[in-house]
Amino acid sequence: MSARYASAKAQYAALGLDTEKAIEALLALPISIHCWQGDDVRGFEGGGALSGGIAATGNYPGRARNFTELSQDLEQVLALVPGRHKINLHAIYAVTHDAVPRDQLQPEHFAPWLEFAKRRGLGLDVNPTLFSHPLAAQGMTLSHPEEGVRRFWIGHCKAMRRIGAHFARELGQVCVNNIWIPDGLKDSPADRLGPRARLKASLDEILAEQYDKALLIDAVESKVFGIGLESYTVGSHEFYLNYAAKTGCACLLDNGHYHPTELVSDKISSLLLFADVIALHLTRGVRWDSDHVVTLGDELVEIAKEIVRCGALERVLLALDYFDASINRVAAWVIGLRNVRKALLQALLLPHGQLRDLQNAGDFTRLLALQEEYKLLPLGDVWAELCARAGIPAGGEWLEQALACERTQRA
Ligand code: RNT
Ligand code: ZN
Repeated sequence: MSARYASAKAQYAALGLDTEKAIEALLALPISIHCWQGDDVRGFEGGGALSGGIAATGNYPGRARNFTELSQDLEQVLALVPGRHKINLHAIYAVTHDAVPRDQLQPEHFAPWLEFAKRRGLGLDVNPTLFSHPLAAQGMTLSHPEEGVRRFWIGHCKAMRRIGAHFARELGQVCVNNIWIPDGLKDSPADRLGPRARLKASLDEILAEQYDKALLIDAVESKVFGIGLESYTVGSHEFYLNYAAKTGCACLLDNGHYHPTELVSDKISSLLLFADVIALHLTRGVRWDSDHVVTLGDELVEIAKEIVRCGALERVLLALDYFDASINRVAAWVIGLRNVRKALLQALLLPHGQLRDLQNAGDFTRLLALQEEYKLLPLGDVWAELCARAGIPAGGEWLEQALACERTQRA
């Protein structure tokens, strides 16, 4: 134990906080690593450009082009981040010789991922990919007016649920299947109800097959708008909030998917009062849903505090979701992952009971003053200690490791 950690431990103990317990709770919590940061959301299908109202910008060299490269990069990431992890896969990361239509995907098409997860003690999460595809080109998928198009996407979503459940059985841990669709319109709609009614019917069909919730948790992700789809979003927050409440699937809140002054940290408690579990996509919007790398800012810490204060570490499923192609991609992953862990550590090391009592007693002066004072508690010393114990570089050394093998030979 370092002298600095011993001193920090004592300072926290004086506030009634046990740093050992905080470290243990922190490291037990799984964080799902979005595989799509490694290749700018291109996937392995070899098809066209990213579509669906989202965009990865930048041209830093080294984008992973296949399973071997992406898994190598993930190995590098895993060596630089402490704690338990899952890998979050999109359907377009299937490893196949020939093109397999997305509605025909089977567990065997993800065999290398399953083997990777087993070898590294990771969980797996899945996402049907309802974008970057000719049948999504019109900006409609599960809500498309044509039955044939809807059938294809319904089939695809069902296939991914089967694959997710297979992963869960093989790995002995739950799989989150998150459905996000880009469906929307660039300009003023003539019919808002129709597409939403079709989306509802499509989801009902997809989710009709029952899976044990210990294996598969289905989540639905809303958003406000997409690029080129600015005027109408079929899968809005209200739509999915109600859909989840009625059907028991989970709401997934992506903190880039709300109006800029609307905060996910404020939504968590409301949802937890009515749902068993919720899921989060942690990202950073700069002016819009720009999917910048997650930094250790106020909102990330506030989200972490809400999870801890609600006693909901096991009920809030955490995943990252951003894609920055302008910096080293391994570093982008590591920065975000370490920041999420740091925010949670900060949240775990606050005397929430004392602060709640001050709020309830109406002592708002002390409440504000102490909240500000606690921002300078010696969190970094606890972080350094837990990294050292896990054999993970604590400070900037991780960066040199990440940058030591720039993938410049990749075209
Ligand atoms: C898009 C959503 C969605 C995607 C990933 C790739 O706005 O956030 O979660 O980013 O599925
Ligand atoms: Zn998201």
